[in-house]
Amino acid sequence: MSLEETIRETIFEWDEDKLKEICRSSIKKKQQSAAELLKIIGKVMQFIGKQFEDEEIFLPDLVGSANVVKNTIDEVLDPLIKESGESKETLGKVVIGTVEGDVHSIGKDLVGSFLFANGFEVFNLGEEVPASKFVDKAEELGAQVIGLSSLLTMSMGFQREVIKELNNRGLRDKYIVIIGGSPTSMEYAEEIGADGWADDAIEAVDLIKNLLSNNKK
Ligand code: B12
Repeated sequence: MSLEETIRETIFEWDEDKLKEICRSSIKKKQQSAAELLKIIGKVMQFIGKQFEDEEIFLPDLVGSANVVKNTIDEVLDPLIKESGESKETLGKVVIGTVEGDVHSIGKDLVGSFLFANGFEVFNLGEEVPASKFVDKAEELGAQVIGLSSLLTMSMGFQREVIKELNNRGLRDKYIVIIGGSPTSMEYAEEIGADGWADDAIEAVDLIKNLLSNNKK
């Protein structure tokens, strides 16, 4: 069985202890880096999401799997990335969160973890974050980038609200604003006046690096 298959089975079985152990031991044995494990876990969650959409599994299955993944990222992978010194240089400060009205955390957490693993300082504001909080935090921390996640058609309008809030405070030019999440698109990013959009966590890293190196802000 490949590592990805073992991880998939473990997430399906909601075996949080086993998933944590797999992650700890593969990093310890230097078989995989924390960033590589995050990539595999992201793929598995996308697969599980597809199964849910195809009605092959049900809501409780999904919530169970999502919780196992969230706890493993929070309690094992993020701390191990920090400990192992995978991230040494600081390329910039990113404030990231899921917008108001939306509880989906996994995609945003993966983006945050990938950014961290690639040398950014990441401040994860959590879920259901009001527009004013994104702006307050970015100001308080001296961030360069604000990342907005939305998984719901119902909540994507709140990404626009954050940009409005920046405009209202005369701060729009100070920040690079990027958006993501399945109902969003490059066209939507342009429509609401964001600086960029990425389809997944890996693209998000390149996107921010490019935007920063173009010295847009
Ligand atoms: C897991 C899940 C849940 C879990 C969330 C648990 C958690 N802690 O996150 C639970 C069960 C709680 C949940 C609840 C609901 N959900 Co839900 N959920 C999903 C599911 C199956 C997977 C989402 C996920 O984690 N994907 C895996 C991650 C890795 O992928 P991702 O989120 O897309 O993120 C990647 C990219 O989008 C991108 N990205 C994400 N954020 C950002 C941010 C930035 C800045 C950038 C650059 C990139 C980026 O990079 C990520 C990593 O590669 C999706 C279906 C799907 N296939 O997406 C439905 C889905 C998103 N949910 C849906 C719905 C409707 C709901 C509910 C309203 C259901 C209900 N009736 O109660 C509630 C929402 C309540 C609320 N107020 O938010 C719909 C949304 C439809 C729509 N377009 O509006 C979907 C699409 C399912 C469906 N087909 O109906 N859900």
